[in-house]
Amino acid sequence: MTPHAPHEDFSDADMIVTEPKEYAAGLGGVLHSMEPAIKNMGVGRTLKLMSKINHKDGFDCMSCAWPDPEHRKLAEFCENGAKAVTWEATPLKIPRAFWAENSLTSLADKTEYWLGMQGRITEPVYKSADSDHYAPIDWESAFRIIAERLNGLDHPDEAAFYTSGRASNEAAFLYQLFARVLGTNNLPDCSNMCHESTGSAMQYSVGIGKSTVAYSDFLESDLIIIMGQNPGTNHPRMLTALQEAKENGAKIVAVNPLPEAGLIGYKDPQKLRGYVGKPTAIADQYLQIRLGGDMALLQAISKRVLAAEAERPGQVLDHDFIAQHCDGFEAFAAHIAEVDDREVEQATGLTGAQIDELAERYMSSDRVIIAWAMGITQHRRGVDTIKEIINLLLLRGNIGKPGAGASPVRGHSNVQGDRTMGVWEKMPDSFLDALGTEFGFDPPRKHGVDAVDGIRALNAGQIKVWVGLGGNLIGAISDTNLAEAAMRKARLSVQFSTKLNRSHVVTGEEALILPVLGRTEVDVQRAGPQYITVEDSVCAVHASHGQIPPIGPEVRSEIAVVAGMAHATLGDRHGIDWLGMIDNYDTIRDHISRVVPGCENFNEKTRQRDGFILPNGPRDERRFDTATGKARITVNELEPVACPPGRLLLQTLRSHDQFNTTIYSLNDRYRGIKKGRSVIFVHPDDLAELGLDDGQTVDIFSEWKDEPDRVLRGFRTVAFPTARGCAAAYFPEANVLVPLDSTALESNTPVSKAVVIRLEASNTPVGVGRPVTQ
Ligand SMILES: Nc1nc2c(c(=O)[nH]1)N[C@H]1C(S)=C(S)[C@@H](COP(=O)(O)OP(=O)(O)OC[C@H]3O[C@@H](n4cnc5c(=O)[nH]c(N)nc54)[C@H](O)[C@@H]3O)O[C@H]1N2
Ligand SMILES: Nc1nc2c(c(=O)[nH]1)N[C@H]1C(S)=C(S)[C@@H](COP(=O)(O)OP(=O)(O)OC[C@H]3O[C@@H](n4cnc5c(=O)[nH]c(N)nc54)[C@H](O)[C@@H]3O)O[C@H]1N2
Ligand SMILES: [Mo]
Repeated sequence: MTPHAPHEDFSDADMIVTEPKEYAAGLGGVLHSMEPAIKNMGVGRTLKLMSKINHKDGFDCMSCAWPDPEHRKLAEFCENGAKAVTWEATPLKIPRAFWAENSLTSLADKTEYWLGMQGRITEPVYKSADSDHYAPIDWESAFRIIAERLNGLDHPDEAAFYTSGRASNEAAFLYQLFARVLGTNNLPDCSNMCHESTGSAMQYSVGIGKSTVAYSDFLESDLIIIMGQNPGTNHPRMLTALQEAKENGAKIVAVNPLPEAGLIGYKDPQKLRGYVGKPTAIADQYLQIRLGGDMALLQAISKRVLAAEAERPGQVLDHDFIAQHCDGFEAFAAHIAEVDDREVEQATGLTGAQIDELAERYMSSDRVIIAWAMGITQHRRGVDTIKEIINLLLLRGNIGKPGAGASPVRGHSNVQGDRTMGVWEKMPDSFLDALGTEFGFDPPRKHGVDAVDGIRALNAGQIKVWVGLGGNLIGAISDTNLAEAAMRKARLSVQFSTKLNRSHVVTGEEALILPVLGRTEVDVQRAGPQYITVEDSVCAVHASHGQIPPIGPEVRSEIAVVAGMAHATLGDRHGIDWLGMIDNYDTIRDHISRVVPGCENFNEKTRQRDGFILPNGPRDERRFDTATGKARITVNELEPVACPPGRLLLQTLRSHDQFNTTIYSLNDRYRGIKKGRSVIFVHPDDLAELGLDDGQTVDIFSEWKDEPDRVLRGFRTVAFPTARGCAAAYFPEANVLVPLDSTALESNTPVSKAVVIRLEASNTPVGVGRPVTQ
């Protein structure tokens, strides 16, 4: 990363492939983060920011939603947090001339990497319907354009308001209020592509779509099973908690098709031993499962638990818990007895002995946590797989006691808070009632569109104005070509952003980019410096205070932009004083106190040193607010992912140097890749069976019923010790391979993991700029 010369685009011709690593972080991790930070921001800015990440009077790290420990360390950040901060807090700005020099047509040829490297956006820009360029525009004119287009719609449902999970609670609350006063529940968000399956499953089974553990539970656990998550890259501070858990006697099991460095070993960079000593081994058992095999694995473990209970009646199950708190046990037991061991072995690629070992570990542990992320949620049967996680936990009362519970580990740093604040296309009536009472209006009740349905509605011409509070929907969602064509049909697209991405260059007829402050920046309003609040993965809510001066005088806070847009569009409809809320965010927090359950006295509670923890029925009192008032043990039919001969299952995942669609560098250190992203990881025996070599250039085809194959050309094969029959490539590049209609049952989350593919030798050179698609 060089701050001075905007980056040239890359070619993967210089790619270097070496052996993957067997442990994460350590001194290497610190150096890897500090070097670009100091180079980009200078020593002073780097030290100021790094000493304030996740501190009481500092700012909340925007890199993930992993919680802060009760006793925060001097340096409470990780390598990838440092990268996120550096990316945002770079002093590099997009110069005014950029907009005249670069047409949208030319920008559409650039990669996400190049776009993000151009620097911070510092003034609002507008593209008119008849121009191929953005040009600077003043804020009032920008708001007027939005207001005219929104007020000119035949129905408010012709607009949609997308949110990415970095928005603060306060900005999110105002944003959903605006959409609902306007008259629509069209509030899709990044969660639709992320933990939606978790929300659907847990809401059904235990009555809340959130983690049932607190941070301290990790330190008190006997067994932590980590399924479908790569904490070494995506939640590095979790490794510190895992190491401490191990010191306290916990065992750790990783369930993952890839041998992920952070799950194998860890050197804590915060400790002297982490600089010089040997890595701590993390996983006591590592199950390299076949993609999509988790539901079969979970059922197979439950079967063993029930069999052991039959042998030792009264000694294995938590009968009191099941009798008092659960329903559905009998039907479940009957169903699980039928689980076919051969089918399980095929679906998981694991041996009976490996599954026996994990089942033994589960039964001999009193306090068990199961943690998971995208390797579980982004599957066609993701929701049912999570219901099976809950089933297994319930059998031995592992919910609502110390050291135990269900722990979905969230992605974006405030994705959970945004939901709590009402960013959801189907908020319950109780929330809408409270919102309507507080602001004196009747909120719309018809459910809105989620991300996938939003793209469908754009494509059908039903949605005409698309507003994005952060994020990069076009880059992040499946079926890139369709999504882009759909967005181009909008009349107006609006992005609130810090930096450029694909969603700024693939736009509606008219487009606006509104530059906003990031978390690192001081936010001064009429009443003085303001703080915002966020909620982490374990429902802890706390304040975040910006530290460095704003990147430019024209950049506004997200709250000010939402309120400005709302004021211009709605005036004083229902007497809501939008502009007044900008002056002092306490006003917004007072409204939140009266509308959002668990947020009473929000101002007071978020001013406490460590904030506060939201109430959680299952965790706090084994209260399950489900349709039956009990935790529901469910029956789920196994339906393994079919993979025809000569095909592989592909997962699309993150490299070590990216944040979703933001590419920090072209390296993936732990997996041994340097200077390139056009790679596909395949087991060496599968390569041999397919008649392919390591290092060969291939085209990746995905096959679908009733439509032509999709293809991504010019990828280098990398022989890699993943599970047999499986492959991996990076998103967002691989999104073209997944049709919009390929979504998880119930949650409608794009199926980004376990895509059936075939590989063919290719003549296309590897990675010349954007991947070539058909
Ligand atoms: N540095 C950094 N941090 C991030 C992000 C980032 O991009 N960069 N993104 C943030 C966001 S929004 C999110 S949601 C999280 C994502 O965090 P993760 O869920 O860790 O992200 P992925 O890279 O998708 O990794 C999926 C993991 O699941 C495994 N996996 C895939 N399929 C299966 C399967 O079928 N079964 C099992 N058992 N395992 C499987 C993969 O091998 C991989 O280890 O991270 C957040 N934090
Ligand atoms: N194939 C495949 N696709 C996936 C996934 C996958 O694993 N595989 N993962 C999915 C997941 S888990 C998620 S969460 C989505 C992510 O979807 P999004 O959340 O929509 O995408 P991001 O790449 O996180 O958004 C990055 C952009 O946010 C803007 N930004 C950064 N900071 C701020 C800020 O403080 N304020 C504002 N207003 N803007 C800011 C910048 O312009 C940056 O370019 O992608 C999904 N897509
Ligand atoms: Mo996510």
